[in-house]
Amino acid sequence: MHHWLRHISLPSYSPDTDVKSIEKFFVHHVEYTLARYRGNINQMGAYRALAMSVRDRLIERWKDTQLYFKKNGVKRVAYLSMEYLIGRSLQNAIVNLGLEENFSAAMKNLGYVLEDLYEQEADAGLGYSGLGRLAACFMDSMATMDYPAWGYGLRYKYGMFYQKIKNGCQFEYPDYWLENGNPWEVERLDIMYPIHFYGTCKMEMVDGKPHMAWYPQQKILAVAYDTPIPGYLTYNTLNLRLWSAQPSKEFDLDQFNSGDLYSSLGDRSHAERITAVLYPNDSSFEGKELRLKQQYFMVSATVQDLLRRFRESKRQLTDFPELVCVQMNDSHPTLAAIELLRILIDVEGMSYDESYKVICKSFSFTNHVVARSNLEKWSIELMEKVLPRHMHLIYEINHHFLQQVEKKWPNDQGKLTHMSIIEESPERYVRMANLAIVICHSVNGVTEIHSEMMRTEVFPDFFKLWPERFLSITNGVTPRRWMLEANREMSDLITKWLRTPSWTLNLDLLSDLARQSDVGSLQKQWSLAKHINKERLAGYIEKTLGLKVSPESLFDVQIKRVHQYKRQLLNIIYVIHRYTTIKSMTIEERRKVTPRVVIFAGKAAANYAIAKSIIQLINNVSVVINNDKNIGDLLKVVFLPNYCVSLAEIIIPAADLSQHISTAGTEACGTSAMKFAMNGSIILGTMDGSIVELSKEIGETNVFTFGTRAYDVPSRRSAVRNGEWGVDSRFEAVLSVIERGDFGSHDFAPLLNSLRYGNDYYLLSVDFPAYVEVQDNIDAAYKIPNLWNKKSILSTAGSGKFSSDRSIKQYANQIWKIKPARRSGPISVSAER
Ligand code: CR6
Repeated sequence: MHHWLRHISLPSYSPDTDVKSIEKFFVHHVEYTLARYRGNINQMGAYRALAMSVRDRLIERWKDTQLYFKKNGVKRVAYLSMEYLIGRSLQNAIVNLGLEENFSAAMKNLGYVLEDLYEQEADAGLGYSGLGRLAACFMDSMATMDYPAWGYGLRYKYGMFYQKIKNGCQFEYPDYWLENGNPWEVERLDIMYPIHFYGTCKMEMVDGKPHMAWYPQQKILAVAYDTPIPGYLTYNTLNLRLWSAQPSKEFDLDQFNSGDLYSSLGDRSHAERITAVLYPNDSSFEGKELRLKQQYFMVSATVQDLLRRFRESKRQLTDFPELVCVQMNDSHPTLAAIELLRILIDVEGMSYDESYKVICKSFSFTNHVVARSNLEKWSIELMEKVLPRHMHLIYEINHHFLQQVEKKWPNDQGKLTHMSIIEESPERYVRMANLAIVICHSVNGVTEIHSEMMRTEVFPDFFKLWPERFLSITNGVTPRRWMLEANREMSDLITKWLRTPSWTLNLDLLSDLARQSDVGSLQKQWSLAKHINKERLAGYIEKTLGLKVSPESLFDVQIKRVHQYKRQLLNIIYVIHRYTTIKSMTIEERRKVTPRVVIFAGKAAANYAIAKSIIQLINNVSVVINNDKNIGDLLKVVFLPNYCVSLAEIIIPAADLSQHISTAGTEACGTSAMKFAMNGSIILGTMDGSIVELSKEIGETNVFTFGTRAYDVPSRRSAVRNGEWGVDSRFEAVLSVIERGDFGSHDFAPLLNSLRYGNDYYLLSVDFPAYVEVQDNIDAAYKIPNLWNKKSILSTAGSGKFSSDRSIKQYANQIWKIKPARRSGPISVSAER
């Protein structure tokens, strides 16, 4: 840097965050960034000008934080994830800065309503499900707790598809979330790495030693886009670095020299395709070359970036694990370790053994899969074609690994076949999770029950070989977004009754609400807050679907990806049963019915036919029931289209009851239950994933659980398969009314067949009677307001454990071995906390 630059002060620069300064920043961006006159700015323009003003505040903090980490030479974690389901950022940034009041006042002075501007923002939906949302919650917690961390991922141009429902059917549309620009990102044209694909490998002699050389055929550039991640009431601001693909000039020039300008332009857009679109992680993208290229693109750019920063320390590469640890969110980024191994051996000339030690010490792996059949694998044929050198290295790792297995269990062919990184038959695959376990020093599950299943069912042999590698860290969610921002009504109440706002940073404090859960005035205020949230949701339902629902009814919610194992089908079958039961009642009997609004939302993977017909059935049922004058407000069914983070923020605070009813032993965690509990929704669930721990914390008598326990699932499954399980007549009756066409002429036969003839793998028919019974108990409990309110308060009181701050602290202490590094800020910032 030219030293005189240090002395130049910026004309518009002011770190002040008082109302007057905020107004000035805003007007500055209207005039200079948007190039508009002040009087000529619409809501979207105002949102953008506001977002830029907030971004400026973040950038100061972000640069200072990075410099602070660098100066102090702290060990950092790199969090690698193919998905970040961020949602909106404006409110989050303002709240984390502790400036919502000032921003609100400034906007009001200028004639805007801050909340309306929040609504202008498009969701960043760069993820499909819980795994992606988890990564976003973890970024918030890492920033809030001052951990030195970076997030790495991909900047998809199209996020999770936009879902529309027409005649009950799901249609997918591209989600071009960048349409109005993305004020949060900073394009870093100075941070760019070449990524290579394809080609051949040759054994060559270098200094008299054999050396494998890779001659790749394609080169694409990875450009960094950085998004500042503000911590809550701390000056620390982290970086989320997302890579975007760009064609390489060199490569174009070669093509151009061959005389074909237009095919060279074709290749340009081909290169950009790598980061064009997000693949849903649970549909089968097996064999999709583009997805493999995406994964490698992300990890290769990241590893090069980590090495570049490490080199600044001037330390030896064998010290890499002392300054860097890499956490892989599922097995998708596993090639990062192979890429580092390749660079250390092929480029840096380190020995295999030394290089291998480096990667084992730095890398750790979180598994999010339960069923073995869902573990990620890649065809060897494809790997050899796209990444030939990496495939060699995987063979070499496997060779050394199988020698260890052989030593532990001599002559045990079964063990070798099971544990091998390579699956040999029927076709040849690389088993990514096996690879990840072999090369990482730690592997963790995401709830206690999931981790236990990993040890006993998914990877039992690996557990016997390396018991010390297996850990359990229960997922968590950030209370800032999911309580403070999404549910202002309740958050204010909690602060009032706990007499401190610091529960947002120490969620265990919520437990003190339990002591007060019987207090009449708290209960009254609590249910009033819930009511306000229900009115807001009712307004949204009316606006989107033109349907009126009564906030007096019990709001019963199931929102998540639509999947057979999550059993939305069980829910809708019960709804039909409830409907036919009400219809057969006398007027007198109907008076005793608890009116319910059953609310669904969720997307199905585009190629998952059965899940799509579940959506169809829910919608068809809603048309029949909602138009039945005879039923009125006793029962309404709502399917809200295009489930996404910002929709969840409206629905969750308004839920009286939320359903988490996966077949026991199929859901690794299910983080939404934590958000619901925090927001005082009562849990209706099976003893699976997060519900096991939630019910322990909240108290078994305060949640409604039912159904087959995980340990009984195998025997009941075989009973069903062999036709030995007697099916409940009410269940069968529902299937026949669907079959009869009461809910439309759509062909539901495949759906019905998935429940009959011994096919009911997810045990809907088995759990149905218990489900009906627990629903009756829920109706009865809802009729006694102080009982219900108490359960609701206790749900919140018991959810302290499920803050992602707690999860991250465990990762930091048990796996990463890193400490907080807090950059102190101006006094106003530190004092707020
Ligand atoms: N689909 C699990 O299925 C868990 C999240 C986050 C999932 C879900 O139970 O809550 O991860 N798994 O741990 C994968 O994405 C592979 C998910 O979101």
